[in-house]
Amino acid sequence: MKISVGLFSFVLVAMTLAILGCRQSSVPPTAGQVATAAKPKKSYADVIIGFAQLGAESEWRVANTTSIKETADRLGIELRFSDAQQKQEKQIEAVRKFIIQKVDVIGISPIVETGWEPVFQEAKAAGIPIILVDRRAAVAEDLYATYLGSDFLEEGRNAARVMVKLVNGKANLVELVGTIGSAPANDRYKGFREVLKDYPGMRIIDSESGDFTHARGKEVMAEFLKKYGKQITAVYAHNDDMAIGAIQAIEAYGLKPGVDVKIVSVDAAHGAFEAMIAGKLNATIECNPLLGPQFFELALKVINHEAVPKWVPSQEGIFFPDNAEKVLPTRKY
Ligand code: GYE
Repeated sequence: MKISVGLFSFVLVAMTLAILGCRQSSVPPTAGQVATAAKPKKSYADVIIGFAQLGAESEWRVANTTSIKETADRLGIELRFSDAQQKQEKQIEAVRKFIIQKVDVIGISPIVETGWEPVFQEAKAAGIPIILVDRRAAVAEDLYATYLGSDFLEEGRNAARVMVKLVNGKANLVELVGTIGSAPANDRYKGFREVLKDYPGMRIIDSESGDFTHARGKEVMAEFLKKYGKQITAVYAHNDDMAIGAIQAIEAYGLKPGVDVKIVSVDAAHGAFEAMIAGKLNATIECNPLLGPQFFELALKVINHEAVPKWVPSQEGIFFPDNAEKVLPTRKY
């Protein structure tokens, strides 16, 4: 009796388990079950991110680097940072090092647009996504995950629109171009001309690179003044640092910057606000360097295979001397 009851219960339990087993394998899993089965999402604490910065050539760049480093610290991200001192070979070397170190994502501000194909291919082959930050690279779209940065063409157009108004459509302009071959220099050059072509009174009498630095901006402006003297009535500088260098050269030449020579530049960094308050700069077109928070947010999405747009543009404005004093304390760079 005892034995047969035991046997009966054993058979019953076995049958129940078999039915349950059958059921489980034939019923599709619920959403909850799928989520627990899928790989857990990574968080900031789990990732290593490499950032190949191009240099420290301007106030803009220094603010950009600070934003990246401070955001990494705040989020608890392990950041590997490298500064290429404005040399493409060094930037390429940095990317290769990050590949060897097997970082999860590589962020890079490419110094110039061309020459990136081979090293980006190497990153792709290693399964490491590239995020372009601030500057674009001329490569196929499958070689980078996303581009986070400004609309440099529109900045060039805005600089021209502002300049036309300042000089009532009539000027002999000189242009201080950024780093030759860089995305911002290429587009700020193009955008400016797109608008100026409708104003025959706006003549660009010379255009040369000041490499986005204060020192070169000053030197090139001094050369322009030596060549053209008082013929120059306006300066378009691709960044504030070069404009501030030009202001010094104009003063040394004995002219009044902002008055005898109208000046428009790009970035809207602190130095530009100070120059506007002093009446020496007529306008600055904003270009936002505080890209750290958006960069790391995008990086984590890319690591977790979430969809991201191919271009994330920054929101930007234009600033003039009339409210520069009021605005300056609110500026973060
Ligand atoms: O305008 C300039 C810097 O790439 C947008 O680089 C950036 C530019 C910025 O040196 O000041």
